[in-house]
Amino acid sequence: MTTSRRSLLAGSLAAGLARRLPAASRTDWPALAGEVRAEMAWAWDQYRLHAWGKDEIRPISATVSTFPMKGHHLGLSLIEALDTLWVMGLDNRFQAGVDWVKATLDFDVDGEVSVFETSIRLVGGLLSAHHASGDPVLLAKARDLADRLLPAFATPTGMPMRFVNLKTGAVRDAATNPAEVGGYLPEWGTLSRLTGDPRYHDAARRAVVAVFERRSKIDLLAVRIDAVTGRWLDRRATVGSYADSYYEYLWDALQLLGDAECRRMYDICTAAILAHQQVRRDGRLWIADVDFETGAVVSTEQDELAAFYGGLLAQGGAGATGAAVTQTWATLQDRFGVLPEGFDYATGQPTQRGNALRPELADAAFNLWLLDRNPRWRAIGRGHFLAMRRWNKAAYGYTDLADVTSDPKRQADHCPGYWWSEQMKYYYLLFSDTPRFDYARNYLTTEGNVLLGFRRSVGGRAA
Ligand code: IFL
Repeated sequence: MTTSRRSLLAGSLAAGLARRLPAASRTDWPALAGEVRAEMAWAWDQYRLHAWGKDEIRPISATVSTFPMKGHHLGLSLIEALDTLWVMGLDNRFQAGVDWVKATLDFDVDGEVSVFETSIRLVGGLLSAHHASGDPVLLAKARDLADRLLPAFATPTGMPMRFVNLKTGAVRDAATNPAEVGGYLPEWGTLSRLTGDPRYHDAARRAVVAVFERRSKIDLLAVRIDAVTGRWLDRRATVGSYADSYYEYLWDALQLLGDAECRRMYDICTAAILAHQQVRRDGRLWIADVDFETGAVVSTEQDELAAFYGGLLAQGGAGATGAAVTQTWATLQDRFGVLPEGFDYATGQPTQRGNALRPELADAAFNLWLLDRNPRWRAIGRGHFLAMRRWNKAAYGYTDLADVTSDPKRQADHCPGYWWSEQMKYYYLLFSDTPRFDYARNYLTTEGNVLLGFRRSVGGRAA
């Protein structure tokens, strides 16, 4: 393994931060939760001042960007933030966001969106805000949006096309992937349950099965597939980008909807991944990318998005393996402070030096902690939060990083919508023991939206 002077420096800085932290047992967790809450309130107030109702804030320049529709804002960050504000007891801010949705948000726009991103972020965000407040308008908005996404599922295979026009229903791009095909069931199953209309659940489920039925003889899925012909367009099997949420939602369909057949599909896929994709190197456990028909390793590069996978493995019953995978990613956090987007375990070097303000390791730590309450998961979440506050905080909010290996880490100028929904919520839930959340029975989507587990009858602080 070669280690550059630069990465040694980044490593020693991160290790320095870790050394200064007290042991998990001596950490004042409620106080730390208060610090997370204060950062959320501050960032929201910046958003309100500089980007109100816009999709994303650029927190260095105080400008804005659109996503998921080019050139038209749909209030993405505001919607993604709602249930995080609520669970933190930031009730006045939550209500201001809900009021904006009710007064201003309109999906009748002649523009194209990614079906998957719009569903996990906006449909999911509105459903979780509805779960938090009971407000029927939020449910109606979620349903209106899902109705506009539904035309994408009218393909011969049942796998959705990737893009749809919200006004005309015109669809585009059949070259899709397991995550964007099978990433709907929790949100759309919830929508069917709440509205009594089975179309959402049924379309989402048909798509999940369509991918599963095309698995290879060794039960692996590749990363690209054609939604019209059903033919694979690639051979690489991964648990990272473009596949991650597929596996997550097979398990989640059992957890949230009691779907035993999805559990069977989860078990078959997971057994194949564990049989063919585990690689041990220098005492670490990685889930490698392999050829989906032979199981041969095709790359030693790891995608940061795969850092969520240890939490899922543990949820599905493979606790020790899930813990080992998460510990592996935590060693990279110890070394770099903030994970690089890409890392090669064979060379020991980052392959992509940026970090898009990612939540995956905090997500895994939270899921593991829910299962066994081991303080080491809280400690990983604490390291994630403190490094983020140190390196990603800018004048008007939290930003992604262009280079995690430089000193100081070089900031970019973009706060993705998921930041509001994911890590801020994971940290807070991990540290706070809030009575607003049922730690024994809950469900969070791939985007961190809480669809089960809020306790509305329990009071909280308004701010
Ligand atoms: O949108 C987020 C979500 O967690 C997901 N994939 C990547 C994003 C965060 O990195 O499913």
